[in-house]
Amino acid sequence: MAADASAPVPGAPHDRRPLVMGILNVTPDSFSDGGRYLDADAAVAHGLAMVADGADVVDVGGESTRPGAAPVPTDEELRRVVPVVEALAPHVRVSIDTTKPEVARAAVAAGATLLNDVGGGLHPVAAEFGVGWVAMHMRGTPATMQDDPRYDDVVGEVLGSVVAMAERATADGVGEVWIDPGFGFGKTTAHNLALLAHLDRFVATGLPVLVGISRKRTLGVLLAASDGVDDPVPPEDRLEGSIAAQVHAMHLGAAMIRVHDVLAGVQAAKVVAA
Ligand code: HH2
Repeated sequence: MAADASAPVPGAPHDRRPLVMGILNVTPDSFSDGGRYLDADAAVAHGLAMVADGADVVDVGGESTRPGAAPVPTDEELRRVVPVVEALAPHVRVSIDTTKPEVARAAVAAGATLLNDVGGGLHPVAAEFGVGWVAMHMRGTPATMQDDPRYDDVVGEVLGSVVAMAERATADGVGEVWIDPGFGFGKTTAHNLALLAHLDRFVATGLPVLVGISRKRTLGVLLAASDGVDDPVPPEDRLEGSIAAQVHAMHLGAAMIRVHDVLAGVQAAKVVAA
């Protein structure tokens, strides 16, 4: 009989692999996959392909949060995401990547059970509907967040902020709260690397940690031949760097990674767990 590759490995430090959240951007302008899944049929097909590749969660988003992205009107965001959530929810856990309460409510009605809220304000909606919530750190807004972000102690400040957010949500009655340092959301390359290096401090809180670093600019800077800050490698050439960063994060105890490349992420998670 063939071995079940997803079965727990006896004696392994983790009794199951970290979870993998596949990114599904139903947007024209996301930094890596913008425009590829704007059509609902293409988005659903890509979501189902990620499920076939082993995604534990599919994260549906209808508004890009890349630095400087244009805001999307509520009705347009609803039009993009609701049919996709509805089609995928029977097959996989669906999270909704939004900052708008109206979109979160409609997505939950369509079957989403996790609010991936980069704006940090949707915990009351999570409490109201009994779904999970991600407390992600962002400095400023997507329009302004990369304008010279500064911290005295980036790890301590980001950690303190997400723990306070999580405590508030728990007090408000949210039963499932994740914390996420928010790589690239108001952080320089040095800030992102410090957070990644010290991810164990987030894990030590006992809260489950989500890491979204897939194809992000910091990796493009690190991988560039010479001056990475002015000339980072493009998002499509950041797969191997993404896997390296994700392996590091999972080794330090991240419970879920948010990825564009699900098969590679699942394989990395299985190896780390073993
Ligand atoms: N990053 C992005 C979007 N949502 N959510 C969480 N929890 N953590 C993250 O790091 C995170 C996130 C940005 O990446 P992406 O969705 O690929 O691009 P865009 O915002 O341009 O759609």
